[in-house]
Amino acid sequence: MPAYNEAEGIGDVVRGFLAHPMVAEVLVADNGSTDGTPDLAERAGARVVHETNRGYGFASRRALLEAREPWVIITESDKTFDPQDVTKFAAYHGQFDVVFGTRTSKSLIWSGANMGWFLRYGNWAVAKYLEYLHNGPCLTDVGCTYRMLSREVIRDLAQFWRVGDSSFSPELMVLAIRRGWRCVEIPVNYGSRVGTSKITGSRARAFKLGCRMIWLVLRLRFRRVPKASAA
Ligand SMILES: Nc1nc2c(ncn2[C@@H]2O[C@H](COP(=O)(O)OP(=O)(O)OP(=O)(O)O)[C@@H](O)[C@H]2O)c(=O)[nH]1
Ligand SMILES: [Mg+2]
Repeated sequence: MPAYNEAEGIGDVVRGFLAHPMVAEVLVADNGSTDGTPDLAERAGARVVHETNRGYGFASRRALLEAREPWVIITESDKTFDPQDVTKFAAYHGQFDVVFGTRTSKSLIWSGANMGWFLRYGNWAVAKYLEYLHNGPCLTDVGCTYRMLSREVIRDLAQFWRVGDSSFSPELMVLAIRRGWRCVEIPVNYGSRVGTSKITGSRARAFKLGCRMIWLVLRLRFRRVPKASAA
């Protein structure tokens, strides 16, 4: 998981994921935190790596590339996601190469979660746009950062990664689809955050990010991304 100044939640998140019987290792890619996040993560049992390029994308890319297990789950360090959902992701292992989470299933949006109508319909609309432009599977969320990928897929997609900011989330979706990997989306629980929001906490910031994502998804439509031979 990427982490930037998440001291409030990181310890619980690391312990929560390590307690899941299917999790072998928790890796935290610290992104220059100044609040003691890496020490807290290490004390909770995580392996910590330091990414100096600031941005959700750079931190996530580093986390994915450093993972050593054959199946890798990427998540957030702010307590919004439920470690128990690892079981749901794992159920698709073998049938799909990439499993995206979606936070837009109403009954799994818990009280206090930052998923009001604006973010919910916004994510849904951009996801549909991505789905149709890139001929993807049914998609309902472009900003859900709880996902499972095989290490083979990570190695394959890494050669195409260009984005270092928060638009990395849809970039990864488009690349996985266009390389021909078997992708599916499943509903995940989404709860309230602890600590300070870095991205979608304000509606104006969320709107700007949405516009950047729309532009990126369109640009990627014109980029040559051949199917992977192993896919
Ligand atoms: N924005 C941002 N997030 C980073 C960075 N490096 C690591 N992260 C982590 O990436 C995750 C996403 O950031 P969040 O602030 O949770 O953004 P969000 O999930 O869109 O919004 P909320 O959870 O609703 O606040 C968090 O776990 C951050 O700690 C960075 O440079 N920028
Ligand atoms: Mg978050």
